Amino acid sequence: MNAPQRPIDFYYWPTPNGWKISIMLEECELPYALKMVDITRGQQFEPSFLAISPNNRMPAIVDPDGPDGEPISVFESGAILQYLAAKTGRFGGSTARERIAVSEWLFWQVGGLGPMAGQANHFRHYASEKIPYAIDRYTNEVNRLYGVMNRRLESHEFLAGPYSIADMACIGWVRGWNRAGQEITDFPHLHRWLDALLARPAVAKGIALDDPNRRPIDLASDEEARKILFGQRAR
Ligand SMILES: N[C@@H](CCC(=O)N[C@@H](CS)C(=O)NCC(=O)O)C(=O)O
Repeated sequence: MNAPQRPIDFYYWPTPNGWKISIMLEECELPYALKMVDITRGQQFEPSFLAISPNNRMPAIVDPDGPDGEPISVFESGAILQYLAAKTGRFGGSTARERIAVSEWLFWQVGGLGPMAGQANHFRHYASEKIPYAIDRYTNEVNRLYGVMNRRLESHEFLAGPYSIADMACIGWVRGWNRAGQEITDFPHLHRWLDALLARPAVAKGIALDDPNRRPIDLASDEEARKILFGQRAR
């Protein structure tokens, strides 16, 4: 009989980057211990967290059963998704071609969709000064990227063919289309994909993951959080 799996420590805050991992953990039904990292109060700078995530960003994981049987920590959402796909043999593609398609769309998300949608949100909702050039630049870029996904999804059910970690990586950034200044009905194939993903129980559960006692904050007006999150420089 196999030994029961020991829970993975999951360092998390409810944002599109955190949801990538909560969705994958739920899809794979992997046991995990939730470790909230309150990035609005600076917990991402605590030395114990920096030891596993030197970029002071969540998500991160510590798996007590790494590839060699020893504990391993992993930071960067794309690396965590690849790690969990390799560990479980799920959602990473089942042929060499599929695995290449998964990594293409996964890297496309971490290098493009995520950062561009993040900047669009920042300049549209959080920048104290409304700068039309920055708002237009990032809103247009998200629009272009949604168009790329829409074209791909016209001929593919999911980004890499079968449902994969690449889709999990993108969902948080498409679900927030309104805040990124987009109209989802302009992208019918993307719209179909979004509805299909949101209908998956693991996706719904992953996105809903939170500490029930967490007090909601409004980043547009919470001065303490703004000081911590915006204008960071080398330490
Ligand atoms: N490239 C990183 C980005 C992660 C990221 O930006 N996380 C944000 C929340 S969405 C964070 O932890 N921010 C803390 C901070 O800005 O200090 C990844 O994909 O894991």
